[in-house]
Amino acid sequence: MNTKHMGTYTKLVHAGHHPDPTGAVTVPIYQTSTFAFRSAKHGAELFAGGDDGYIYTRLGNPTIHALEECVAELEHGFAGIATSSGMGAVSVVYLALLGQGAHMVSTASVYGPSRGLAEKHLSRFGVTATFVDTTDAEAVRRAMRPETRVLYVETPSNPAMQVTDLRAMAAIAREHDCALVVDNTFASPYLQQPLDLGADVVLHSVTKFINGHADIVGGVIVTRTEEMYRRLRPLMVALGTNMDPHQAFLVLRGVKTLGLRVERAQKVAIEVARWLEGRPEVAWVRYIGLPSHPQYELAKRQMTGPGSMIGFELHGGVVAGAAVMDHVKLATLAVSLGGVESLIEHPASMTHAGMSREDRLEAGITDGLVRYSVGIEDAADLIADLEQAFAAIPEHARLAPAGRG
Ligand code: LCS
Repeated sequence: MNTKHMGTYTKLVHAGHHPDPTGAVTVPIYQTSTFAFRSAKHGAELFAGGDDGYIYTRLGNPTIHALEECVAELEHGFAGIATSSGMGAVSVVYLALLGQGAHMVSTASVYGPSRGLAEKHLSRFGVTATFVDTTDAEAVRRAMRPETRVLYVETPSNPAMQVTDLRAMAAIAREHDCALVVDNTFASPYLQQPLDLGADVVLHSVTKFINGHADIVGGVIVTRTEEMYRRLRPLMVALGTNMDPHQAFLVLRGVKTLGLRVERAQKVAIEVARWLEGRPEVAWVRYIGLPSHPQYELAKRQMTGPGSMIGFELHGGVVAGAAVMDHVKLATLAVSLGGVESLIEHPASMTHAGMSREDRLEAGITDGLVRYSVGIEDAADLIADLEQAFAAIPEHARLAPAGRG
C-alpha cells in the first residue's frame, strides 16, 4: 500500500506492507539465506541491477526490505538500510563517509560506543574527531575544519538529554559542505524528523523505541537522497552488518504501536519527572517536558513531544544512586531504553564507563546521574517504587550538603 501521503498512525501500521501472494496480512518472515534465479539470464540481470528481485539475504530480503521502507517513510527519506544493530548503522555511516585524513565533529554526550568507535578505532585509519557541546552552535562552527566530512549529532543525547538545534546544525553543515548525520534513537520518528530539518542521514538503534519490546537489537539508516543511499548501502553489504529476517519481522510488529507507546510513556514520564523534581533527595532533573530543561523551548519547536527519558542527579552522588538502583523493584536495573518496561541505570559506571571522567563531565554525565527510561506502567506504581528505593539511601547521602547532618 502506498502510505506516503497518509498520517503517521496509518504509516506505522501499513508502511512497507504490500499484498502477499498467500494473502498474509502481516509481512511473512522470509527465513532464507538465498533466492533461486529463474534462469542463468535472470541471475545475470539481477547482478547487473536490471531487476529488483532478491539474490542473497546479506544484500537484501523482502522482510528486511519491508522494515526499511517503513522507517524510510516515517522519516520522510528516500530509502532505508537495516543493520544488525544500532552500532552497525553507526559503523556503516562512519566508514562510508570518513576516510584517511577526514575529520568528524560530533556531540560530546553522544552514546559512549559511538564516540569510542571514532576515538579508539577509526583513529588507527587516519580519521580524527572533535567532540563538542552541539547545543552551542558557535562551538560547533569553531570545531569545523576544511577536512570535516561529517557533523554527527545525537539529539536528544544519551544520557544527558541535551537537545541540539538541528536547523542550526544543517546551516553549519551546508557552509562546510559536509554531511549532517543525526542519531534519532531517543526521539524516534514519532517525535522528530531530522531530514525535514536539513539532515542528510538519520539513524536509529531500533533496539529502543522503534521496536519497543526489549527483545531484539537492530539498526536502521535513512537517507534524504538517492545519491547518499547509493554511498551507504554498499558499505552495509560489504561489512556484513545486515539485519536478519526474523529480527526485521519483530521490529515490524513492534513499530505498529510506536505512536501509542510513545504517547503513553511520555504521559507517565511527566508525572514521574514532576515527582522527582519535588523530592529533597534530588539535586536536579533533566526531562525535556519540564520547563526547567535548558532547551525546553527549542525541543517544543523541534519535537512533537518530550519522550520518556529522564536523567536525574541525587545529592548523594554515586552512593545514593547505587542505593536507589539496588532497591527499585518495579523498574529493572538494566542498560538499554525505549521499551514498554521501565529501566534504570547509572551511565558513569555502565553505558558511558568507557569515557574518561573528564570527558564525561564535559558531556554533562555527572558521577551521580541516574538514567530512567520510563515505560508504560502506571505512574503511581513507578513513583511508589522510587519512593521506597529513596528510603534506602543512607542518611549521610540523602540531602544537599547544607542540609546534611
Ligand atoms: N545510538 C544511541 C543513541 C543509543 O542509545 C545506542 C544504544 C546506540 C546508538 C547503539 O545501538 P545498539 O547497537 O545497542 O542497537 N544505547 C544503549 C544504551 O543506552 N544502553 O544500552 C545500549
